[in-house]
Amino acid sequence: MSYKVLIANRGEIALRALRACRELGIKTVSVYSDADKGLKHLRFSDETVCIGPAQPSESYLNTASILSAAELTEVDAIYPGYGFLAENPEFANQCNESGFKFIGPSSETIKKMGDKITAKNFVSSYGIPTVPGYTGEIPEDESKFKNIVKEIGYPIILKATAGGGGRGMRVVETEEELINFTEITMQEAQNSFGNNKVYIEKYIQNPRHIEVQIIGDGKGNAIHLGTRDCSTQRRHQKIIEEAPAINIENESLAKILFSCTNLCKEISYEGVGTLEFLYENGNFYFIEMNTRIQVEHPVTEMITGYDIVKAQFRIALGMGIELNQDDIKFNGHAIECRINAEDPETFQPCPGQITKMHTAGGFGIRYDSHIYGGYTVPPFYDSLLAKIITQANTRKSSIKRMLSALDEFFVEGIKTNQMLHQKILNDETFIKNEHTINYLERDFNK
Ligand code: MV4
Repeated sequence: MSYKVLIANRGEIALRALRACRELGIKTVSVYSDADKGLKHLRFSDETVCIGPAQPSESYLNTASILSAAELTEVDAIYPGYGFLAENPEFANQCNESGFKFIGPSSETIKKMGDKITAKNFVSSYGIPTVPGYTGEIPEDESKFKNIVKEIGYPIILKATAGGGGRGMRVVETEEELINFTEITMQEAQNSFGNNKVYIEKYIQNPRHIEVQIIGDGKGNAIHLGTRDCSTQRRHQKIIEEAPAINIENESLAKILFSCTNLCKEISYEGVGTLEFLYENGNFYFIEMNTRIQVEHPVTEMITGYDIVKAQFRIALGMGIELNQDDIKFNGHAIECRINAEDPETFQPCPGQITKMHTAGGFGIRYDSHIYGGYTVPPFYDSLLAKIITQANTRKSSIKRMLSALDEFFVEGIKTNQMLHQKILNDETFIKNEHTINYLERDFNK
């Protein structure tokens, strides 16, 4: 049996997927844009196909171009990675209709989770706790509307159902702002997503961002791989992620893990997925489900020893998830630092040529990156250069190991956020694990 996969992505995740394929004996086709001829994974790929100009809309988002590359090379399946077409239900459907297995959940499941009102009502029906609020139609009658919101209690947050990842949201502090802010949010949602539907939630003021990693085989079997804490973020860009989330109330944790796994079994979820929660005062509140592999998957791999990307391919091949829940053992604590090509002062992306560099290494240190000395970071895509991941017995020792790794690591020729990581990892609030999603933007450095 020979299986061939087209990797419809670039950068570190394309390399991550290619490595998993090589271990599994899967043949690879890598696609690339005009700006990406220098990508490292192309050198290790069985075949490569140029799919168009640098602009993502002309290449990595160009479904016609990707599907014709798939036809040309006669692949069995298409691997989407994260970003680009990973959560596009039409693309998943087109792949399957054209005879290429889309590696991920069904088009229907992707679509359901893409509409945030539908997703919220759906997971809620499986006993997963959500943020108190209102997902019905907003009444024409202003006083009726004001009464609904008064019941929930200010402050509230308006969210576009077609938004997600922080897009299309607005906090409303008082009744005086309600009507105007709702109109603006609906208009913006219409302009950005072609859908003006919005819903209302109680605004959770100072939560942590906790997520649950799940895997299903598409046949009713599913397991969870525990939690991650992604609270260290700035403008909805995660900077540091950790596994497991610590200082979580035991009883609510057990309930959440059970109900997430149960949901995946009940819907015969296929592939990997993440349920995102806000966590405050011992309570979990579901916010979104991601139906793709995530950037931060390595921290979970490091504490479980379970290869999540390999699992994606194995599930697509009908080989199942191999292990039962009881086989998953959680070992110590892992941290991931995202090294971005960006100006440390302005946070603006900073593409250009890497003249010289050295990676970090050693016991308990993992380095996932596509960059190399002489590589030019193109300006067209996201600025993620490398992920440094450390694992150790405790959170404190994992932080120390990361500080040592960051000392070793260097990139010359372009600016990076390496220093920011060093500052955060030495910060008292971070070290005590007392930070929330607002910490970096509001209180850090002050
Ligand atoms: C919220 C919230 C507070 N209350 N919902 C932002 C991204 C999207 N996934 C949901 N988001 C939020 N929803 C309620 N009811 C605060 C955020 C939020 C956030 C969530 C997770 C990680 C970082 C964040 C940064 C700002 C706001």
